[in-house]
Amino acid sequence: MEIRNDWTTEEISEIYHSPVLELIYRAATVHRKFNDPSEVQVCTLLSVKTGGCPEDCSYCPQAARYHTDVEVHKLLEVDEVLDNAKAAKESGSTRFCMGAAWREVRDNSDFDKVLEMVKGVNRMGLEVCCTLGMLTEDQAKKLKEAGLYAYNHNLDTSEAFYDEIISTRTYDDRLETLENVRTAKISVCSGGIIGMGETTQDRIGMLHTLSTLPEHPESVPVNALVPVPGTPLEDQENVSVWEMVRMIASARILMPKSMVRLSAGRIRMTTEEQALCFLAGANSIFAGDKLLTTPNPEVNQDKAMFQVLNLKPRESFKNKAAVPAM
Ligand code: SAM
Ligand code: DTB
Ligand code: SF4
Repeated sequence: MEIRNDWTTEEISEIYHSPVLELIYRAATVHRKFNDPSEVQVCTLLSVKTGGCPEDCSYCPQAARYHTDVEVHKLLEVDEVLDNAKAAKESGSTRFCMGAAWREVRDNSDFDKVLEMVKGVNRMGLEVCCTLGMLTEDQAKKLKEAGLYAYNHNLDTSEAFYDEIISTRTYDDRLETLENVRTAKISVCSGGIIGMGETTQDRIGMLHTLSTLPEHPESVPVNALVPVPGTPLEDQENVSVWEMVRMIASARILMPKSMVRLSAGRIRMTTEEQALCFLAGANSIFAGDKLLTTPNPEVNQDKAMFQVLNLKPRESFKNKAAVPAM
């Protein structure tokens, strides 16, 4: 079994549409070959700048143009963020991801503050991740120098469906940021959302783009849409767990070494349903009762799930990427 970057859409379609139990079995086999299936990484998210975003992502409660219950909040202070990171570490997280409702990073005092946050979180021995919108190569370099370990920037869906979901930026903009992150030698985190009204062909298209990048993203989040009142996608029907399982299993088979993250949508899933996702190759979750702005299962509930399923939290910095200087 080798790592491939030349998957064809036909091959991916065949994998995605195979009988679901066969698909899970194959993904579980790949997972065991490349990873320790008893380990699941626990990550914590913090929204460091909330709401008021100029973009029009149809799924997002933080876009200024939609009327949601999200309260706008300017960038948090460095100390407050570091207190949160400390608490996340104490509760067992090994990765701390800071999200900002920005279209792109600007070279201003807010960016300087984020660089301080990155330095502080890195010093605690956590994998530091940020998701701040578009980045230039120079900004990516500055983040790397501050100790950033990973950058999250999702493709969200296929290139073909992208325009239906977002009009204020292009798929190519997204790919360019991913390239800038890669060039700066920061670990890449990129995945998408299902349940936005896309076809299975769109899901396959997104998996194709991700799995044929020159290097696979080290981390691939699979989100189920959390429909938020006030957003254009508020009335979307929930996806079935089998669709999450298909997506996770396909990602696992295509990108054997990547961390596949069972991200948004866990709040609606039972332990049994999440167990299927872990069997299919998911090996990371976001813990804490809030994602960025929407609810997530309670920490104690997750701890109980880990016990029942005999899962253990994965240590930080296990991937080959260099550990940043502290
Ligand atoms: N503003 C930056 C950006 O868009 O890249 C970073 C923050 S943004 C909230 C990070 C990701 O959260 C989005 O790319 C999207 O995949 C996910 N997301 C946002 N709203 C969501 C929702 N309602 N359901 C599921 N995922 C969502
Ligand atoms: C990702 O793919 N999922 C996380 C993280 N990356 C930043 C965010 C999910 C956000 C869900 C909506 C919210 O809580 O605002
Ligand atoms: Fe803004 Fe990011 Fe939300 Fe899009 S997903 S509206 S860019 S915060």
